[in-house]
Parts: sequence; C-alpha cells; structure tokens
Amino acid sequence: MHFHLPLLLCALLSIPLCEAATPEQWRTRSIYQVLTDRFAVANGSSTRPCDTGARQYCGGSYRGIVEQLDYIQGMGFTAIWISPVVKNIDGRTGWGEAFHGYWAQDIAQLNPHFGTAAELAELSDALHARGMYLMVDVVPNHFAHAGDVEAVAYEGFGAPFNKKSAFHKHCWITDYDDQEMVENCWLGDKKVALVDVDTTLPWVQETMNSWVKELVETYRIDGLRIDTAKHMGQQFLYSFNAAAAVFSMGEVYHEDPGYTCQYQNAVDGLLNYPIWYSLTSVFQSTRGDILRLTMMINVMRDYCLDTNLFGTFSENHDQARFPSLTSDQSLITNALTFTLIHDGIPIIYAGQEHQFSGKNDPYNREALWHTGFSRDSPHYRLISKLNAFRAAQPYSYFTDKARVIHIAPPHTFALRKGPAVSILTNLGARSGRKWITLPKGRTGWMPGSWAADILNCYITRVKFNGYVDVRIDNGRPRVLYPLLDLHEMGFCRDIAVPAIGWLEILVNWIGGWSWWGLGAAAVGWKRKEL
Ligand code: ABC
Ligand code: CA
Repeated sequence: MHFHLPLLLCALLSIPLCEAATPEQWRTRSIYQVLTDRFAVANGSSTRPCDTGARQYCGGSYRGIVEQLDYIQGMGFTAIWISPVVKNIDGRTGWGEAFHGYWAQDIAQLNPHFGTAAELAELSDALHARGMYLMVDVVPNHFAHAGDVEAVAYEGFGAPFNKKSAFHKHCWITDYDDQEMVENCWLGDKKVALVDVDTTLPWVQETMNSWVKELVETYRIDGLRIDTAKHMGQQFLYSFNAAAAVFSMGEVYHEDPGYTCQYQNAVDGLLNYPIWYSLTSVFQSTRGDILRLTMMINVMRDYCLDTNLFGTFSENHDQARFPSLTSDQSLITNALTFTLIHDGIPIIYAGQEHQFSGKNDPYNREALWHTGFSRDSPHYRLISKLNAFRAAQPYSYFTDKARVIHIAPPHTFALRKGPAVSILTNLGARSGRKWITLPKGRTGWMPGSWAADILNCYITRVKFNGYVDVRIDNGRPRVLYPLLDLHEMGFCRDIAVPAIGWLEILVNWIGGWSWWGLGAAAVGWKRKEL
C-alpha cells in the first residue's frame, strides 16, 4: 500500500502524489484524450504503419505514452484520459479488433496489448511526478461478444460475470426515447454484441463498486470517464462513483440538456454533449446561426447543476474530426478556442493539435506518432498558450460561470468568464476586417484601461463611456484580458501600456473625483435648501 496523505492536506497543498482527486481539484485541470493504441509506440517509432480502416491494434502502449509526456505537457495539459484498461475479447470481429478497449472480456485482467500492470503503474507514477492526473475510461455497462447473440459464451467472461444471470436478456436498443430500453437492452449489433450487464442486481453493484475501488487504488487513478452512462440506472452510477471516490465524468451522448444534465445528480461530471452539438453546428459553416450556441450556453448555465464540472470538447473518437467538416482555418480555430475558454474542464482529443481530419469511426482514430510528435503547428502553439493562460487564473475563474455579454447576430458573440472576454465568430477566414463594439460596462473593465488579446497581444482601450471597440481580423477569435493583469501573469510583456492610457486613467481618476465632488456639493446644497 502506498502512503495516504489526509485528503484535506492534499487538497490544501494540492500535492500531486495524493490520489482520490476531488471534483474541486479537477476544475482547474485540462485533459488530453488519447486512445492508448493510437498515441505512441514504445521506443519512439514515428513510421510504424497504422491503417485506421483496418480497425486493428497498431501498437500504441503505456510505455509509449510515458516516453511522450513532454509532448503532452508541452501543450499545458495537466491530465490525460486513456482507453479502458481491462482485457478485451481477442481476435478479429466484423468490426475489427478491440484496439479501442471497449469490448470487455475479463475486467479482473488488463489488456496485454497496451502493456503490463507494472507499465500502467509506471505511467501513473510518471504523470504524478509531473503533477499530472490520470483519468481511465471504465465500461461497467457491458461485456462484448463477437457473432450471433444466441451463442454468447457467458462462461467465457471473467468471474463472477461468467454466467448468463449477470446480464439482461437480449433485446436490441431500437428506440433511444425509451429509457427502459436504453438501460436494459443491448448496444452493438450482430457483428459485435455488447452484452448488457444487469446493473440493477445488488451483487453486480457490489462487485463493480469493489472492482473500481481496487482499480483506482492499485494504479492511483485520479479520475474516471464512465462509458455509456445513460445506459445504466442513475442509482447504479451514483453508488459506483461514490465507491470509486474519485472525480468521474459520465458519457451521456445526447443533445438535450434537459436529458443530459439530470445525470449530474448521479455523477460528478459529464461530457458536455449539448454544447458540442451547438458549437459543431455553429462553427462548421459561415451560415451557422450563432444564437444556437449562445442559447445553449444560457440554458445550461441556468438549468444544469454545475457546467464547470463538465468536460468541454469539440472532438472525440466517436465523432467526425472537426476539420473534416470545414477547412476554413478561422472556423476551426474558433471551435478549438471556444473549447479551451468556455466553462468546464477542456478535453482535447489527440490529433486536434495537428488538425487531423478523419471522418467518422474508424477514420477519426489516426495514429498520432505519424506526426513525429512535432510541436511546430499553429494549433499546438494555440493550445499551449490557452492552457498556460487558464493555468494562470485564480481559483475563482473556475467557479465563475461564463455569460454571453453581447451578440452581433448572426456571426459573432462575446463571452465573459472572470476578467476575460472572448469574442467568437463564424465570419470565416475570408471576412476581412470587421469591428464589434462591446456595450457600456459589460466587460467589467475600468474606463480608460487597456485590454489585450492573449493570442497575439492586439490591444484595445476601454473608452470613457465604457464601450470597447474590438477589431476582428478575418474571423479570428479574440481572448481579451486586462493588459496590466496579463503583464503580471507574464503575457504580452512587450506591449507597454500606451502613455495615453496612463494620462486617461489619471484624467478619469480626477474626473471621477470631480464628479464625486460636484455630486457631494449638490447633495450638500440640496440638504441646506431643505
Ligand atoms: C462499432 C463500429 C462502428 C459501428 C458500431 C455499431 O460498432 O466501429 O463503426 O457503427 C466502441 C467502439 C466503436 C464500436 C462500438 C460498438 O464500441 O469505439 O468503434 O462501434 O462495437 C461509447 C464510446 C464508444 C464505444 C462504446 C461502446 C460506447 O464512446 O467509443 O464504441 O463501449 C451509443 C452510446 C454511446 C456509445 C456509442 C458508440 O453508442 O449511447 O455511449 N459511445 C444515437 C444515440 C447514442 C448512441 C448512438 C450510436 O446513436 O443517441 O446514444 O451512442 O449508437 C446523431 C444523433 C444521436 C445519435 C447519432 C447516431 O446521430 O443526434 O442521438 O446517437 O445525429
Ligand atoms: Ca445497460
């Protein structure tokens, strides 16, 4: 057993060695999602072939990830999410091999393709040595069977799931509006059936709870991504999350916040699919209506328990890569920037930093090593800067809920979170020079002060009347922040506050007092008169 520091001490000192990371500790984190099989091969190969269409193991491993942690940390990520670690069904199926890790055969064993127990522990230790967290994908909902559902070899599953009574009777999920069916019937199809665990049985709950607790403790796991969360009862999820005693983020693949957000009663956090639908729709085309995203931001802010514990993403391994939907660099940059500056824990799916453009599964599971782990790409730099900016914020930034402070339909809106004001737009890369004026006082910035865009240190001044004119160049996003505060954080230091600024602040200061003075005199005079 390893050393347990009291959780409070851990939280106060946020010692990376502590495990059982709480939701509060996860708020400030930024997650890099990797498919273990597709990120890095041990001994740094960058040429090993990997044909995504073949749907087979390509050789990525825990050891490979350990060797490339500099590449991940270079983008400022403070956590990684890896594939499910358990032993999967072997061999080729109608949907290829289990390279993604979602087809359990025995949860008491590890998937040997990804590495040994010692190598998984080594990955955990290497992350903690860097102050980073390990999030593991877990799949308590089902096991997998290749072939005819009448021939499921239940006894082939790892004990104690080696019996038919541990599973729901077979029925396919055919109606996603029938919640009973969604929870009690099977996912998958005739090629690969996802044999649905009966998570309503008390012994199953106890077994899964002790299994996940043991897994977390053995490998000092800091967080979980819970697969197919909407396919299990909320009572199971609640108990499972409590047993794991680490921050858990449920995958509820659904557009409606009314459906999705209720799961936060059972699980600490959720993947933010409602926002994903809106941002994908709005930023994939200059014809998108920005109101679809601003509405969703407002609805989730007011309706959902805590969007700052959601995982905010623009890509994942189940959806077409964003650059497969549009090649407009400004649109792509807005989607990526929004992911990193909105509420929630940002999740960047490996390959976004190189604008991978694979379409749907399996073409969106490209081998990252083919890039040679190059850091010389615009989006590697953008992600690094936005993660560094995020890491420099006070804790209050991570509990503040972003609000839309201005909309210029149909293309542009301004989002305020803490002292930051971001301007997102689907004007597109050929839209030339546009101006947007942020209305009086909505930024929270001092009249006369300066704000800078952390992406390129463009500066603008808050006018006396509280309005701020911002230039938008060819549809690029802006992440604006008070210039003096940025200087303190180490950003845009080569941009001095223009002399006019100080003068105006002085004039404004005096002006403020004189208004004050006039006001006081007036009141004084009034009182005398009375
Ligand atoms: C394999 C093949 C696929 C093939 C599929 C039937 O079988 O690779 O090409 O289409 C893993 C692998 C997949 C594999 C599956 C099944 O297993 O990664 O490659 O697909 O063998 C999680 C994981 C996912 C993983 C699994 C299984 C679950 O993220 O990577 O898949 O452990 C449902 C679940 C969701 C699950 C997803 C794959 O299936 O809810 O948790 N993801 C509707 C429903 C969704 C449903 C989806 C697909 O259908 O609302 O809940 O997801 O069945 C949109 C609508 C959506 C609609 C989609 C299809 O269209 O707005 O509502 O989603 O427009
Ligand atoms: Ca189920």
